[in-house]
Amino acid sequence: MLKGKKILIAGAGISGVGAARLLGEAGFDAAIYDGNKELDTEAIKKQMPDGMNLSFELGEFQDAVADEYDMLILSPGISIHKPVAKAFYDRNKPVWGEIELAYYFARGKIAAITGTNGKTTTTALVGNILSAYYDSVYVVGNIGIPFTSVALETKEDSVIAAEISSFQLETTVDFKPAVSAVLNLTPDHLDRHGSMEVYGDTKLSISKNQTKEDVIVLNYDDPITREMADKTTATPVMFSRKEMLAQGIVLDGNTFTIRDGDKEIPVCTTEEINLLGGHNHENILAAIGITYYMGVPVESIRKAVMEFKAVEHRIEYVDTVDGVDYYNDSKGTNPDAAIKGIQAMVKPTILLGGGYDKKASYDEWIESFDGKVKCLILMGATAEAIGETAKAHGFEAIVYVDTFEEAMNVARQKASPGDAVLLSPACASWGMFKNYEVRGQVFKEIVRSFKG
Ligand code: UMA
Repeated sequence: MLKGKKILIAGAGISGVGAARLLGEAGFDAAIYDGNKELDTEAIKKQMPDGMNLSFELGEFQDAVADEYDMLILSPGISIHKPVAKAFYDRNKPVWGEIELAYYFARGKIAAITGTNGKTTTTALVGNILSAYYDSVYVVGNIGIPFTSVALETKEDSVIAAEISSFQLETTVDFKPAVSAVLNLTPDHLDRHGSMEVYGDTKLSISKNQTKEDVIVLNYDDPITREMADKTTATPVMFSRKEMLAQGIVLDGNTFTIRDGDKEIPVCTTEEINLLGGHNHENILAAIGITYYMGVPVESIRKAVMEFKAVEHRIEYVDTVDGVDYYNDSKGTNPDAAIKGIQAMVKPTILLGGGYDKKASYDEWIESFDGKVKCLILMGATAEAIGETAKAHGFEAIVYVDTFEEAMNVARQKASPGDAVLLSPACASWGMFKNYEVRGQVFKEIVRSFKG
């Protein structure tokens, strides 16, 4: 399929560079397109294997460039509606995402996890459980490690836990996991996908090549993912923390339990785990389902679930300074995720919010404050929209700031001993930071500097 093809990669971030390196290692040349004219091409070339010929197309995309290439590898940050992608679709030339490229070269069995929230925690937990039993395990995808970076290392007996975003699912073709999962679906990335319907269809496409021999794990408590059971070509397995389903993964009292045929298998209890909050019970139910159907014995699942600790940037306790607890929930990049952040707080909270505008609605997030939020500090492109929504709901304790550092200083002034400061912005970091990880790191550095 790829032999003799002239390949253009769009995007020179983690995905694009990973894709280029994989192609180089597999003996192909490639070109990278990036909208950034100032791109440090020499630094990228240095990351390529010896002997690879890597060229660049920079700046605004010129349609005719697509005539010179046979196929496109698209980074997830670039929409399929952008000129570079359209140029290839219009010419009926293949457009693959970085995930599809990795899949083409990879061996082994894949567990692929998507959903609006909980993907990263669930993928990390699935990775830990798989590692407790299998020898060759890889954890890849939206979690920050491109699948392309390990694809050539994988073997027939490898198992891969892949966090897959809706952006990445737009450009899969033959990608076929043994077990897939859609954890939940609430509004996110609507600026990119256009509607909830398109967003939902994109998420369900994680199972588009699966057959009845394969499994899709779905959240019964979420009306949209529950309905996916009727639409999928895979065998659905439901999980629920609210209903005692006859089949599936359930919370029986406080015991995570697998109900498989006439087998009723207790795994562990809510008292035996280290993760906080009801949303994490859902992540655990999903991870149990995914790994059980990936062939991991229950005893290994039990041990790994009990040992697992929270993921960085997700309601992560950082430190206590002057009697104030600081929590980094930089991964709260949409209102629904940020609601989980508020729900996990038990003290009066100074909340840091705002960032990149994904055209979300902030009403439910503001409603979830529930008397817990003492002060809301807003920054970024969405500051005003959030402030307006908050006022419409009768919440007036708002401070607008221009920089992240200012936000931190105001938070410190406003907080009294016994309070908490929570960074859970309900927005992506783009426009202020490279990504939510950098935002979370900066938060933690400033907290450390407060401590002296
Ligand atoms: N670029 C253009 N034109 C555009 C947009 C971007 O040329 O229209 C160029 C930029 O100049 C830059 C490059 O593309 O050089 C960046 O590519 P990218 O945005 O695809 O980012 P990567 O560094 O490749 O990281 C991507 C994911 N980013 C996005 O989906 C936006 C990372 O997910 C992922 O970890 C990584 O691949 C490895 O798979 C981040 C994310 O925010 C964490 N994901 C979203 C989320 O979780 O909500 C989906």
